[in-house]
Amino acid sequence: MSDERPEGIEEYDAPAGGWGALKAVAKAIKEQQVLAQGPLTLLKQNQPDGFDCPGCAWPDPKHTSSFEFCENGVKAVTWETTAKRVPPEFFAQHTVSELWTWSDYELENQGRLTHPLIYDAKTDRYVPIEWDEAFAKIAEVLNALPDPNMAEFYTSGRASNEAAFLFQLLARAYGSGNFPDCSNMCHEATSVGLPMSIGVGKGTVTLEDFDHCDAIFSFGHNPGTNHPRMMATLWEASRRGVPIIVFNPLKERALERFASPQHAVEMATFSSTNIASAYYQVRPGGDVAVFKGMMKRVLERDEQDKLAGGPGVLDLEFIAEHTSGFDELVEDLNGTSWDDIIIKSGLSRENIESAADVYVQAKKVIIAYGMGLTQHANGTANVQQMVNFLLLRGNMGREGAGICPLRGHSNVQGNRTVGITEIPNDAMLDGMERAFGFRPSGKKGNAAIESVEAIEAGHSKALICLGGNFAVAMSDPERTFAAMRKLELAALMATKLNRSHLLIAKNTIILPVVARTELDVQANGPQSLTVEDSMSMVHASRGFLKPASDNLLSEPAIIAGIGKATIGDRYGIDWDWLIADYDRIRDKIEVVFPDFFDFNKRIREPGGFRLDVAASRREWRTASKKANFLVIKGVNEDPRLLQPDTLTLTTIRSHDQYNTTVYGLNDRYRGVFGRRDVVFLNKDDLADHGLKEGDLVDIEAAAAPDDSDSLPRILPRFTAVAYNIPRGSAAGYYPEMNVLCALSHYDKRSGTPSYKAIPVKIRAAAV
Ligand SMILES: Nc1nc2c(c(=O)[nH]1)N[C@H]1C(S)=C(S)[C@@H](COP(=O)(O)OP(=O)(O)OC[C@H]3O[C@@H](n4cnc5c(=O)[nH]c(N)nc54)[C@H](O)[C@@H]3O)O[C@H]1N2
Ligand SMILES: Nc1nc2c(c(=O)[nH]1)N[C@H]1C(S)=C(S)[C@@H](COP(=O)(O)OP(=O)(O)OC[C@H]3O[C@@H](n4cnc5c(=O)[nH]c(N)nc54)[C@H](O)[C@@H]3O)O[C@H]1N2
Ligand SMILES: [Mo]
Repeated sequence: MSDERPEGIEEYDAPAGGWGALKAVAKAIKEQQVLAQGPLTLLKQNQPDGFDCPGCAWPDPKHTSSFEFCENGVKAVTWETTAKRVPPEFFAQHTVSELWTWSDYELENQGRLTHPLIYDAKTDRYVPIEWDEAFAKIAEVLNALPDPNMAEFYTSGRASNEAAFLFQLLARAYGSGNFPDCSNMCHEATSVGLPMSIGVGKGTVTLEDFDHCDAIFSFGHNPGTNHPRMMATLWEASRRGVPIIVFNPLKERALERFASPQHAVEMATFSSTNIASAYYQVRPGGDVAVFKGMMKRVLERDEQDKLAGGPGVLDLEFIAEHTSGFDELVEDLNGTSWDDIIIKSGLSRENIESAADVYVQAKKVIIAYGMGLTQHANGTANVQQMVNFLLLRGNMGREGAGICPLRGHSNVQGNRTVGITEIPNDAMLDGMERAFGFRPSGKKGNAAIESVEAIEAGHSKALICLGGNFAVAMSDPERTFAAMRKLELAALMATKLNRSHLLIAKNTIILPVVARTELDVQANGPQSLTVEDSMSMVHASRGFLKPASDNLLSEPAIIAGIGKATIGDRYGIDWDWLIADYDRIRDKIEVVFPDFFDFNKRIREPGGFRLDVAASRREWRTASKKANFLVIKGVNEDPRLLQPDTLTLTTIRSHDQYNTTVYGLNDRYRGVFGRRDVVFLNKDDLADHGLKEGDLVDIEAAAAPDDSDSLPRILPRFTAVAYNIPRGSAAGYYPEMNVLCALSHYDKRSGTPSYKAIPVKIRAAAV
């Protein structure tokens, strides 16, 4: 590495959290000009009578705690409560073609949308439209489609249970079963993989389980940035002496050491707490190999223990009573070679064995994981191998043990629970019939990738979005953007302007919404919403700020407006009545989904309630009625990744972003300031390519053997940064890197795009 680092790149030695976090908070508040309302707003975050933090889905201790500090929660809230506005005058000044040249950061940083807008082709501008006219236009296009399955209904996981439930009612009553949603790009591998393994697509642990566990394994997540309130849990566990074993290609600072802003002594003395007891830099995509290696070691330890006269280290009673498929697993592990495991994982046998030894020593183990495991062509296999590993010692369905998928958006889990699914089951269809007197179609609809393909092929013509930035979040903007421009209707509910709004369809309408921090008043008075966190806790959320503009409607009100205009009172649905009081929506949710019994009563209790997770009680709702050991052959995800000149690129979030929302251009813990146009590379890989840090490189996606997509996919002129990352891998920011991920590169079982293992080649940039 040269002494001179590229502009904006430096070492960051401080622990995560601490004073750096407090400074960043002050900056966020100042930049969004929220000082007047700000401090008050922040104090209501995750309070019993306040709103649910839109930042992440990590639970809050009973939602009754005093103000819990979280830098990125503050950023999420200040971004929403900003004093900046994008009124119609803004659009009078800027054409859509001009806005297209702005960065994602610039687009959203203009502030909150204030009026419903429709695109005017003559002037290439957005112009204001009345709500009723907007609803009428949407209804006109939808009702003119020859088949309701030509409409796609996208949900981003920030929507409340009430909005999401109404949205699926709208789609199903209209006749469409297409529900692309952000979860398809996120934890779908969990939602598909876990039910096959343990009969439920959700995590099995509660927050209290972390108080009882005696080892934590962390795979592929970056809580210091993305689930900051989890840091309090890890911090406490570490101080209790619980080993925390991390597998992550990048040395994420918060997983190394963290200074708790709540801890006066740590703050005053500039000290910190070590989080990981062992940190293994697995190669992206190497996790199946790691799990298989660790399981081989557990079997070996079992034999050793028995030879020494001990009882062995497997939980044989649990395996016999509760599981199926153990013999097949053993056979597969015996057939998997250490050589393959070592090559694919990039780790030594000793490393993997010592991690497994910690596992064997611990009586109660939790595995927490995020996108590093799910966003792979073998994402479902990753999830299922993880379950196999836990089942070997009965670490499922008992206190202090289990699986903890870290959900993404603050209510993405709830959205799925209340019916956002393209694969409705009979129980749900029966429920809809009970609640609304009609039986929706049970035909499988489109998930995210399928919906882009359908739009591209001209089979789907309308896209209604409940939040999000679908086109930018999706892989392969070249294909995805082109598809969106072929739509007849794009109707987009949003708080802020983003690039998806600039992909102009024949009719393009922006519907600005009341946000979660704001007061939502309907005919019967102020309303509360509900959300479900990563641990299946459902609780109420109530905003209290004055909405960003008088012309906003709540999401349920907009959905009802579209419903009324499109479907009218078909099936006797009284849309106005439903939204006059959200208790009525909740009563309907309860009729469709009996797990929500006494919904309106239980939601008024402090902290809300937990939805039943059968696997937490060792009840396995699988076909075999057992927890299943599931086998996949081998350890290689993609043969392209083993080619000598090919690097495995993983895409990650910076510390200053929320998905496609870029709050700022710093990524403090990784030592990046004021820019995002970088690619992290191992210094030896750089040298092998005849490159050095600071060089401009072109990144090109490697051709796929079975890939019919058009090529090339090139991201030009990114700055190479020498980084502590395994040989043969690379990392860069999402969504800039999405142009490298082919639409056809995804997990064939769950449909999750392979954002975390994209085969690429790098070379000096063409001049
Ligand atoms: N502030 C903030 N909070 C957020 C979000 C945000 O963007 N900003 N997004 C929300 C959403 S929707 C989600 S889904 C979550 C995302 O939360 P995370 O899952 O933490 O998000 P990523 O940045 O994708 O981080 C993935 C981590 O996996 C590691 N990794 C990459 N590839 C691999 C691999 O192959 N194996 C392993 N073991 N590790 C790997 C990366 O180095 C990184 O540390 O956070 C939610 N919360
Ligand atoms: N390469 C790569 N791609 C990825 C990922 C990755 O790790 N790597 N991660 C994937 C994941 S995990 C996810 S979840 C998706 C995210 O996909 P999305 O959920 O579609 O994207 P977001 O960036 O969260 O959406 C941001 C927009 O939501 C709108 N918004 C914000 N708050 C509200 C609200 O309260 N109501 C409404 N109606 N709108 C609101 C704003 O207009 C904002 O511009 O991206 C996926 N894409
Ligand atoms: Mo996500």
